[in-house]
Amino acid sequence: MSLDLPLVARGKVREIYDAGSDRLLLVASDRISAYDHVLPTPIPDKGRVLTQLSVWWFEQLTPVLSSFGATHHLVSASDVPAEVAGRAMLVRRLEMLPVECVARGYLSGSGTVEYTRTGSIRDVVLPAGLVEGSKLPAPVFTPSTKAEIGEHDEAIDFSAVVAAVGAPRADELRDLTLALYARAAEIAAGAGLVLADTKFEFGVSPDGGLVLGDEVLTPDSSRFWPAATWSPGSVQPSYDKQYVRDWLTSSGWDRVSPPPELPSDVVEATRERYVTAYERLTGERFV
Ligand code: Q0Z
Repeated sequence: MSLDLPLVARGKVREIYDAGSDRLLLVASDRISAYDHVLPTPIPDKGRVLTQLSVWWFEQLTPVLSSFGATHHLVSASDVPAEVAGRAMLVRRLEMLPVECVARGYLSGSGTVEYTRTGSIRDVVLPAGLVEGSKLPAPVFTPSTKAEIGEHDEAIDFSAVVAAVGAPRADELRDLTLALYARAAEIAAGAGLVLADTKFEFGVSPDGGLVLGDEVLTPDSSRFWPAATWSPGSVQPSYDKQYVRDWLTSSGWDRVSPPPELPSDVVEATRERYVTAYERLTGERFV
């Protein structure tokens, strides 16, 4: 793909371009990652579904942002180059804060590891007996630092957030992250999905205002589980990537070598999951 704009940054499955006068273009591809690898087989429409979901979530979350005197970075999802129509967002260029703002409502992944070792998640002491997939007594703010490409984010405690951005801003990030999670989890529940956890990235606008940036509440930045089969005690199937993970596991791939191409039935089932998530959440047909 040859967008005639300067490339600013490239992630595993998306890119950012300089779109002039304090604007960036965030472009989502159809690439999919699993077990820390980008797979050689794209999922048709994934970039458009994730972009349109993110746009929809920005709209849903605007009242929560407004109640904190904050905004989001989306300028337009329609005024974008034709080559990336539907899968790009024109956004305000921000000064990004160096903290990944994660909220967890359920125990999973690195949260389970931390709880099993310490009985706590960060500074929150939790009851005994929780297991992978358990609902937490209350959602917890679990910030991390942004890792270099290829590294994993590193957990930090609240005092490290204070050191990075100052106490008033740290309080604001925690409170807003938890308020956004609570509203999003409520909306997800209405669509038959458990929002186990999610990651937000915030920036500051030239006037000093807090701005929600990046992509929000996509399956790539969040763990969504089907509510119908939620059952704590084992790793929950991922709403979107489970066919891919199951097939890769059964393929005999060693998770180190370049990953194999996906068969078309796995591609089609995965595409269907993304489209269904969009349709269940938004109540609109995906076109
Ligand atoms: C987001 C990222 C991606 C790789 C920088 N509004 C903004 N202003 C300034 N910077 C960013 C944003 Cl969203 C920004 N990222 C994350 C996105 C590819 C990394 F598409 N990095």
